[in-house]
Amino acid sequence: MSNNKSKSEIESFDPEVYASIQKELTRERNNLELIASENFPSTAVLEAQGSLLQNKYAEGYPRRRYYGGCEFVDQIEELAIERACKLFGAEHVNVQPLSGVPANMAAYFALAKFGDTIMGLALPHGGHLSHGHKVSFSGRWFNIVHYQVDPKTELIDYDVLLKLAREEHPKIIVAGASAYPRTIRFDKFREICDDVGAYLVTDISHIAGLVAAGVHPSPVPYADIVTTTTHKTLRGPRSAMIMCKEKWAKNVDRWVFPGIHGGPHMHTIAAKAVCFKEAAQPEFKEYQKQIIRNAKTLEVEFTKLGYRLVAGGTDTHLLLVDLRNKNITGKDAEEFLGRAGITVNRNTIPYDPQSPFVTSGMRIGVPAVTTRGMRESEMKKICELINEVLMNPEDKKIVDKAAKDVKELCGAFPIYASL
Ligand code: DSN
Repeated sequence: MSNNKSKSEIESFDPEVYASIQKELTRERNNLELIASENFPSTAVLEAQGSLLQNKYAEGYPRRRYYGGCEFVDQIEELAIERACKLFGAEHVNVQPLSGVPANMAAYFALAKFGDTIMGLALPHGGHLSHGHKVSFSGRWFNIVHYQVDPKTELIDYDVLLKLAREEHPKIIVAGASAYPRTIRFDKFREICDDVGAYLVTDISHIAGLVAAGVHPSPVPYADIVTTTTHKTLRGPRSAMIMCKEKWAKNVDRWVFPGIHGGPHMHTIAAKAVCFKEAAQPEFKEYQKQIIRNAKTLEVEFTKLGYRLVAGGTDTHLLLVDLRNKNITGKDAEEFLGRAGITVNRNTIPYDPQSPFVTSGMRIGVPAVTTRGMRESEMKKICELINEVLMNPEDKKIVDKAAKDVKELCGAFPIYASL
C-alpha cells in the first residue's frame, strides 16, 4: 500500500513494471504506429478491460452458469451479445473467445472433424497462420489445401478458386486475410461454397471495423460462421468473437465453452460491449471512412515515389509495399524506420523470393494514426518521412531530423492525455 497519495498503487509497489508501462505509453504517444493490426482503443474500453470484473468466474452462458454470483456479469454479456448482433446484423454471437486463433479453432470444429479438408489463403499470399499453416493447429489437425493470389494481379482469382474447390471437395473454405489490401468478395466465396457443398467461414479480424461501418462488404449474410478479433479496425479490447447463423449457434457455443475455453474473461467482455456501443455511433462510421481516405492517400503518394504496391493499391486500411525495386528488404525497412520512431512490420509479398524472416515487403496500416485524428495531409507527410528514412538509412542527420518530425507530428495529435 502506498502512503504517497500522488502515486498510483502500481507505481509505489512495483516501480519496475510501472516504469515499463510508462515507457510504452511514451512510445505510443510519440511514435507513428503503422502496424495494420494495431489501434488505440478509448480509455472507456481500457477502463472496462482493467476493471474488477476480471475477478469473476462465469463458466457457461448468461443464465446458464456453473457459478453463483453471476447476475451482473450476465447483464454485461447479454448487452455485449445484443449490441454485436445489432452492429453486424448477425443471427447469433458468441463474445467469449479469448483471441482470434481460438475463435477460428472453435469455428472449424463447429463445422468439421479432425482430418477434414479446409481451404484457406496461403500465409505468404496474405492469409493467416490459423488458416492452415503447417506450424499452426489448423495445418496439423486438418487436411489443408491452400489457395493463392494470381501471380499477375495479386488478387484472389475466383475462377481458379472454384476449379481448385471442385478438385479438392473441402468441408470448409476460409475467406479472410491479414495482409490482403483489396476487397474480399464474400458473395463469390458463397457461390463457390454452394457449388462444391462446402461451409464458408470468414475471418474478418482485420476489416471488422470497416464492415461494421459499411465501408467493406459484410460477410454476415453469406457465411456460415464469421470470426473476428475485436482490437484491430474495430478498436476494442484485445479479444475476439464469433458470429453465425442460428443453425450453428449450439455447435459454436459448445465448441467455445466447454470445447476449448474455460472461464470467460468478463472484464474483456465488458470492454467488448463498450466497443460495440462506440462502433454504433455516427463518429465511428466517419472514422472508418477516413481510414479508407488515408490509405488511398498513401497509395497515391507511395506510387508517385516509385514504390510498387502489391495488388496495385488498396481498398482497405492497409497497403503492402514491395521493396524489391528499392533494394531494401522488409526486415531492413522495419529496422530503419524504427530508428525514426515509425513502426511498421516486415511482411512477405505474394511469391516472395525472401524468407518469411527477411521478406521483400512492408505492411502499412492506418487505423492507429487515423484514431489520432490524422488525415490526408498528414498521410502525405508520413509518406515523405518514410521515403527519406528508407533512402538514407545511414545518414544520421536525416534520420534524426525525421525522428524529430515524427515526434512533432505525434505531438500535434495527442493520445491518452488522461493516462
Ligand atoms: N498477427 C496479426 C496481424 O498482425 O495481422 C493477426 O493475428
